[in-house]
Amino acid sequence: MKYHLAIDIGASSGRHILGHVEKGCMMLEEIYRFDNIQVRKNGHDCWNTEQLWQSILEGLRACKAVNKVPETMGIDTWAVDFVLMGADGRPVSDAVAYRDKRTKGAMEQAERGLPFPELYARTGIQKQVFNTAYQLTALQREHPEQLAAASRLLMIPEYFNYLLTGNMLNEYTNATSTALVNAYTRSWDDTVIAALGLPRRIFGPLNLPGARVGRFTGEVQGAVGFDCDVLLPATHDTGSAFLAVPARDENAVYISSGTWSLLGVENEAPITGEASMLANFTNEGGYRYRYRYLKNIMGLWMIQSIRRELNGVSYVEDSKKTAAAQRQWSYAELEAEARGCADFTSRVDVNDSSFLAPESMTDAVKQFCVQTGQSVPQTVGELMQCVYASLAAGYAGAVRELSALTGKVYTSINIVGGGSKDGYLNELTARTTGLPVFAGPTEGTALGNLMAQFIAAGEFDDLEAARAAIRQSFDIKEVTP
Ligand code: LFR
Repeated sequence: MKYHLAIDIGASSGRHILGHVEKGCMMLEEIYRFDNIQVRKNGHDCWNTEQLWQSILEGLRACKAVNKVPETMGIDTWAVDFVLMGADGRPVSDAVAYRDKRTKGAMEQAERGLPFPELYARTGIQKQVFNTAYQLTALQREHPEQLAAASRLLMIPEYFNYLLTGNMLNEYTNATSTALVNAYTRSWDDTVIAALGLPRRIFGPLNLPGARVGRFTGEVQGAVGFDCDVLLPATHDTGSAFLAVPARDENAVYISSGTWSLLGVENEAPITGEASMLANFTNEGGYRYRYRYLKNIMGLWMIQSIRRELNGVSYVEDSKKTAAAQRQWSYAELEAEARGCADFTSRVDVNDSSFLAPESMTDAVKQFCVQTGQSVPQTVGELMQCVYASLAAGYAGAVRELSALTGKVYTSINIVGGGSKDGYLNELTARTTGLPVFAGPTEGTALGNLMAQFIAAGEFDDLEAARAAIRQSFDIKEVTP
């Protein structure tokens, strides 16, 4: 049996998923799962890269322990975040997390170098305060010495690939999330980089998914007990997730549902006109140079945050220690509470910036209701119903915008990723959009990561063949409006 391994790391947890192909079906097995908890470092919320690295190694050892050593492996993570590397091959910056407050004011500062309409017309990337372009602008203000000392910028998956193999490779799909890649030439945009005053030397050549990074270093081989080819999948998790969508036809809208809900379609050419800019749709680079034309919707982050608050835990270690609450809420219980308050009518705009990284999500939702003159949720059920229904309303609004921008009528919605397990959200989505929802596979990002490896290994001829195998390999639930 030939195994391939996806290491898929999201904002709250990571997993090692082994995959193989048997009689044309894709089979997945979760080998290892770990938490991703941020740390407070030098005044910022940072990814705990050391902890993540140890977890990556631990999961590789777990493959060896069950005697299922992969022939190839690939890493995908969230996008936009990076580590700057010095000439000696060591990091010269922390891996600051994208919700950290360092980007406050950075958009305005970047705007002085390059007005947003020009940036959008060139890159097609939505305006988000956390884009790498703005994080680098913020870094330049706070730590110019780090940029001066940097010889390379590695996105998070690329940093771990470097630790695994000793090779530094930049990958195209994740690079586009920086807002520094030209949507038409599909390479780093020197004009944008110069206008923002960034050093061109830190951006290496772009490699496409399927490319080989290298084999494990001797040290890694010693630590995990085997050697393996490291490949590039679409290293941006959403790029991987979109590969794994079993759309029934051309008129399907895709949602990758996790910490974020990424709602959109795949196009052959970027759309960078004014209407698209004003609606803040993005054109992220995808597998085979398709463009993911989508909108970021706040997603399960709101539900995850409320649950953490109720349970007295934080997503950043050692921030204000809240006492763990006596009662621990499960997602299923929160969903049931929401269903019990189905007639609660207050709604929030889920894309309001107050929900990006609030001190308390519960307070932020209540505050929004106060400011908009709506009844303020008083119980857990009312709070959850407000968030659930608001997310579904956000989806419906985005589908309408998408239709207007592409001139197409959409007739179904495919939801992949962990969030596709949320039955209530699926029901509300079907009802609010009036479209049938096809939910699954739940392992969207890891599956897409594996599909790029399966294709590279010749298990499938091309993406069409791999996509065609999804329906027979996984259980897809249909939810009618
Ligand atoms: C989803 C995701 C989104 C990106 C956000 C920040 O995990 O990768 O696509 O906009 O995280 O990187």
